[in-house]
Amino acid sequence: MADIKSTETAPNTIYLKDYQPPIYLIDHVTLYFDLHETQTVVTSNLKVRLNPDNKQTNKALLLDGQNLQLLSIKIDGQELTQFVCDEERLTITSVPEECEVEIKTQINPQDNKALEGLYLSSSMFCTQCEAQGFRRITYFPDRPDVMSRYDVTLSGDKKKYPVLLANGNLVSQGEGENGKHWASWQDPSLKPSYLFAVVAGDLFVKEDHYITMSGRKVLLQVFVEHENSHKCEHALISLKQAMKWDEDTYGREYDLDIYMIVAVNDFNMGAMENKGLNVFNASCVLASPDTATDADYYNIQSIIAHEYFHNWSGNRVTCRDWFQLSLKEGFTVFRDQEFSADLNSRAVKRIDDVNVLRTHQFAQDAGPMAHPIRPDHYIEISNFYTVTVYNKGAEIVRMIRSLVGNDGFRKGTDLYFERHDGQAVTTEDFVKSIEDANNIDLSLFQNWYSQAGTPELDVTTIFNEREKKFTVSIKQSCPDTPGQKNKKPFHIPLQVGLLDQDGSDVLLELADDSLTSATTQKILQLKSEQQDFTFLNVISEPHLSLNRGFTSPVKIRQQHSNDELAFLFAHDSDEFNRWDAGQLLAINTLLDLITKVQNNGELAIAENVINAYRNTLTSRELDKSLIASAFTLPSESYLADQCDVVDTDAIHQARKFMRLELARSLQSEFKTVFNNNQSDAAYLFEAEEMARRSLNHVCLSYLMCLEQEETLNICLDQIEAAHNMTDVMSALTILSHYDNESRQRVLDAFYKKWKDDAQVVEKWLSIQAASDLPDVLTRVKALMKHPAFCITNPNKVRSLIGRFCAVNIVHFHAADGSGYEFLTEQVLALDSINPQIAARLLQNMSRWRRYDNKRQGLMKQQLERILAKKDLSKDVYEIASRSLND
Ligand code: B3K
Ligand code: ZN
Repeated sequence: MADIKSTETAPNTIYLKDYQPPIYLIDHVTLYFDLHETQTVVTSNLKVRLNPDNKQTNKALLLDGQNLQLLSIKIDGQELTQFVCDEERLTITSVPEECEVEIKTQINPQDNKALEGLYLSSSMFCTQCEAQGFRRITYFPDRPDVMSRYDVTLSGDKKKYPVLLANGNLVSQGEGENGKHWASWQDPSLKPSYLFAVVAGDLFVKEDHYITMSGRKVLLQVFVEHENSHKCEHALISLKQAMKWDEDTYGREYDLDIYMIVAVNDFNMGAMENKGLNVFNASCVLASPDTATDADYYNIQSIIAHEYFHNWSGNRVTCRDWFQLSLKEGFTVFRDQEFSADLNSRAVKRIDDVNVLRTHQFAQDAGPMAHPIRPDHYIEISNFYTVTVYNKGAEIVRMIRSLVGNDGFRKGTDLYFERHDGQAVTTEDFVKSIEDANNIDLSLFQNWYSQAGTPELDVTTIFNEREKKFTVSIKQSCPDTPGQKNKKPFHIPLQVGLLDQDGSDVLLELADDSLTSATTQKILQLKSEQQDFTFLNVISEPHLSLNRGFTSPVKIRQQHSNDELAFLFAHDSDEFNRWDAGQLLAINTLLDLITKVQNNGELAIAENVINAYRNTLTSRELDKSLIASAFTLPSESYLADQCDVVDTDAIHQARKFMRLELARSLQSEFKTVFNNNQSDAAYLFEAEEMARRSLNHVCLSYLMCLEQEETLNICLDQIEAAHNMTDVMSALTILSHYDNESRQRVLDAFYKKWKDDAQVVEKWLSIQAASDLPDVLTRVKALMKHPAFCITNPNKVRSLIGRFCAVNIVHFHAADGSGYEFLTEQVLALDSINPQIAARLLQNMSRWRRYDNKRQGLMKQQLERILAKKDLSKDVYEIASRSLND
């Protein structure tokens, strides 16, 4: 048993069941910021009113506050002396039912390295208030069910901070004394404190406009540092695409006259949807062909859209409490996924999203941090901005849409937005709107919100030739997760198709479903532990294509021969399932190779597997991007999840062998495809071009396994001559795994060329962190001393340390424990700087029980070392203690 803190010193756990409505509401907030790097004074004026919905008898005004220096409090103009103030809260008893409270606090933005509340990034002021950052600015009931109108005035040095921004509309501005100026902003919308934002800095602005569906003109502004003035175009295009898509798809129009996006260098995550004033990690805004890759362009497009979509799903209809986070995040991720699918290749988007889900979310579901998409307890809410709440949350919304169909879903969301506009609501409210609009009962479906874990389906089939019946039997189960045993069945929609012996789709006739017309696809609804589905009039034994498009986030166990998989890989009309059959074929092959590596057996790959890949590579009908996806073998982390005891070395060797064998056998095909796909055309962010580039990357990376000089020269030429960052990065990444004399020279030259571009430097760090060289950890440590690295900048930490621990699993899990010790040192150092980032890093060690005894012991020791640290943050405490206690 680990040295877990005693209950008196362990941080509090917050439970969903304890939710109480706020005692006081704040209708109106007036804020005055006297901006100063180390001594910003915030004067806050609150119009306070007793909440009729709170039935508690003890009516105290509870104001959250953290790291604040309290200067004064007045109630209705009178100085207050009777109050209790501790590290977390200011409590005022005997408050009139309605009154005005004025509070003055002082804060130090420059020392704020946790990057929550008001802080300095480079030389600009910015804020991050979700989830609980507003309490680091002033005392306030910092919870999403307190929604207020805000008037904000910023005053600061005019030279250093010529641009002063806040949510809403600029209403007045003017000159002050001592070189200062000021600006007043008014936000007409009701909002929770987590959507509050201010920015002050010396910024370039790129403007555009958008005419909404009702004909209103909205000013669009992207604010960046002056040297990035040429990198805003893509963000603005993406924003306009998102605005149009939300009007067309959901009938949602933007409500304010101005929409601002600000790019900052120091940011804990991707971006933040503050009302009318989004703050973005610079890496999720800035793009130019010579500095950003296809993946960057794609990512920027989807994040810009995601934050924009929050204006309805999150801002106008917000969360009652933080347990409801998936209400806005799951729904908004679903919305951004569909936006990207509509604008780019739908199949590739689905493959990418399912890869994220299977690799990261399924792993979370199977580990100590497993939680339902609506968690029921937490210590630190920042730890729950997870792939479960976001990505599994999106899958839950997707299943709802599958159950009610596109039109039914639109009716449901229309009702939801109309019914709850301006309210703070729960996930039940969302489901209720869909039910009411469609007149259906989704009560069993609610288990997806409250139960953690990935359901597992055991599938068997029987073909009765005489009766021409094909029966699919499905049994569902779900493993126990921490605190949850014996799960109830889930309501699982599964899109299904049958293929005949030629690979063509069969018309489906489902027993008990005689009313609906025959189609080639149907949605089966699994509602109990065991169910049979029988198809009638099936002439010959068909091939089953189940869970098409990954309708439900489940694991399917079904006996498949390699020939069966190869058949589906070649013929399935559902592009996702076609790709998935290829992945299953690869997994079967790799699992077999892993066992052989462990037993010193002879490694070989069956001819039918090679042939299946050859047919894919030379296919004339398949989209290039799908061919590229098919050749991207399951990642080492995903393979690790398929093993009972993870053996990172065997996984690494097996995967390398399979790539080498494919390269050897398909050498000439790879060369032909590569040569046929070369192009000199100028960079275009466009589906076909991206597909071409990604297929070329795949070909080159396989060819490089053969370590031929010819391929090395192609890589070097590509780095030298390519006029877009996608092709440069593609070749540089490939090269980074090989220890030849050009490697360091090329990396040095790259750095020299790009050292002033933060985003490119981040790429340079991450390439090196993921490299396959044996002494990679020594190199990572050396890079931490390089001027390019900075421990207080989350992007640099993620690119170097995060990437090493999460992606380079063979080196992170080195048998001597050096990777674990390294991670621990970084977590301990970061815990005092930026606990959110520290906690995120630590998650790389949370599934320690999956490894061999020696590694388990080494990781456990490091987790205990972390828990023993004095004044450990709640963030890191929660991850370390849950990891040890599970
Ligand atoms: N809502 C923010 C995430 C805030 C994370 C706070 N720790 C970005 C997003 O999901 O849109
Ligand atoms: Zn979001």
